[in-house]
Amino acid sequence: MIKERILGILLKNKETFISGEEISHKLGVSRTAVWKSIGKLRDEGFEVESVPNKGYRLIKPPDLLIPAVVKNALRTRQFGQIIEYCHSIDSTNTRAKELAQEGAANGALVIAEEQLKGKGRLGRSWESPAGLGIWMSLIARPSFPPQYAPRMTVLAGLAVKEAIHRVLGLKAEIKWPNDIILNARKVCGILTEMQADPDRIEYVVTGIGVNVNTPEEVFPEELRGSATSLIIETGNENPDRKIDRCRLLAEIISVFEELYDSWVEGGDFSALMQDYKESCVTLGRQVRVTGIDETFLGTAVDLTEDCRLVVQLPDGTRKTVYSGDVSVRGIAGYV
Ligand code: BTX
Repeated sequence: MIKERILGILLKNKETFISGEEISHKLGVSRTAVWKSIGKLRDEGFEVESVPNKGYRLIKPPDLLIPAVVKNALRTRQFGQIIEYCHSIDSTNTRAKELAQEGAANGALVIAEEQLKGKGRLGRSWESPAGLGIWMSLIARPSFPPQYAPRMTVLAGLAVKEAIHRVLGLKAEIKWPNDIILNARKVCGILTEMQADPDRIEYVVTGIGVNVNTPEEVFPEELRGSATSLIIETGNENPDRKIDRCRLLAEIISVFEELYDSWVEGGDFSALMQDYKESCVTLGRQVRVTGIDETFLGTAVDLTEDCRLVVQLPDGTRKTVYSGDVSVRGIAGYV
């Protein structure tokens, strides 16, 4: 479509003007067609400046996760190069699994402005209000064996933590296995789901939910003590100075691909695991583990190669926890 191609040109020339004539020449369309498409972009919320004898310049895209804007900020070969964008959806993980079943390529990404039935782990739900967060799911078709699938959660956690640091300068921590924490409250959750045979993964969907511009009062009351957003943590809740969600999203996916490649192509996960352990608030703390048939208290002491948590009980014995619900004393509302 002409409009998307013009948007691509405006995004590439963000600081400088480009004349209608040059755009029409580049795309092989009439100047009237260019002018009409600029009008459509403006109707969609793009602020485009036009100055006689100079041309057009993009001032600001709308506060939406528009694929062309995300792609312009990506530094990836595969992840995020195909994007399905939805305004409202039940769950991006559910949609990504459907697409994967239909044969979607490695790296395809589903993004939504709002989820009506955002999913957490163990049948829990994830609050995903419209236009305030990043709700996305990445499809991967890795060649590593199924027991390594939890490593995708590790990679996603490290990617979110690093992207938050690069874009906002905030130092987040990771609560094993799948939460990103700022000031002891949850700012992001990760849900990894897989379809596999015993020895081969068909696909892995890694769902990432980040509370970005969510004001305190939008969280349901029961979550206010345990949930936070990036805008709250930057101390800037001015509605005119929102965090750029496209930039953060692109950074998360770009770092994710860097880490994924360093492991899958380099073959070594130990350095990444070490980074994860250093960022992990769970280790060294008292934890309460709520499993299917037992609940116990102990101290989290280590993580295994396949990302299980090792918990030491008061009598000195150790238990390895694979999934289940682990509350960490002092984090996300557990006192
Ligand atoms: P979890 O099971 O570890 O956490 C879910 C719990 O977190 C909920 O029971 C609730 O207490 C709390 N919670 C719910 N919503 C929020 C929120 N917005 N911020 C902070 N705390 C919250 C975590 O599961 C995994 C979440 C993954 C979400 C992504 S979004 C894109 C993708 N699609 C999808 O349906 N899920 C993933």
